[in-house]
Amino acid sequence: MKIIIATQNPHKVEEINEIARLFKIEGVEFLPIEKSLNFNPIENGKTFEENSIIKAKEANKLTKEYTLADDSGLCVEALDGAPGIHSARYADTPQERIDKLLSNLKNNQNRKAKFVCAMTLINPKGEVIFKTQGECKGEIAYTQSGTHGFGYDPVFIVENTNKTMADMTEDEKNKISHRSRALQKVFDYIQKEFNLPM
Ligand code: ITT
Repeated sequence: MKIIIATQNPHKVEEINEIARLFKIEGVEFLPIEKSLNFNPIENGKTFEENSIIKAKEANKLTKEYTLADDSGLCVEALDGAPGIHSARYADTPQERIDKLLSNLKNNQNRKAKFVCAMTLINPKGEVIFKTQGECKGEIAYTQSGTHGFGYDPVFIVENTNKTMADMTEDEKNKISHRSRALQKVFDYIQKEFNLPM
């Protein structure tokens, strides 16, 4: 089956395809949404889940295919959950977003944080058929480290490791990430529902 990934973020498309390879998912093809369709959803939901539904529905309107959306972000305890659903818009560039986060946290000893990923799958008729969330816990580093991944990866130290997500290889990140945890539940649903090979 073919599933369109409802995102403008190429890193998400890459990771979703890598995770599918890592978990040897067969019978599902994850494709980016075509640029010419001008996918530009208005993400005005109040939660990750609401925004993932908005994106999946908008992609379905344009394609009439199965669509999967990922709305994700970083929630920092000492900042009352910020940047949260505003993670992509916290500042203008990825580096400015990291700088703003570190400067807002200053030397706060409470560095607890989590990445959250909400996923919504919509059928060609435009109905929500599955939604789920995945989380990955960790802490915000005092300085950035690593070159892999994207977004806030260089300042997110994964729980029970001494590595930031950007220090991890692709496979290491994709085994434990919020995106991978949400996607595994999507895979389980698809395999059962559509009788795909396990
Ligand atoms: P789409 O809305 O088009 O999917 P986006 O990047 O704007 O793309 P979101 O609104 O879901 O997506 O915002 C997600 C932001 O959260 C993303 O831009 C990063 O700043 C951050 N983020 C999410 N997952 C991440 C990850 O695995 N590693 C690092 N940062 C991540």
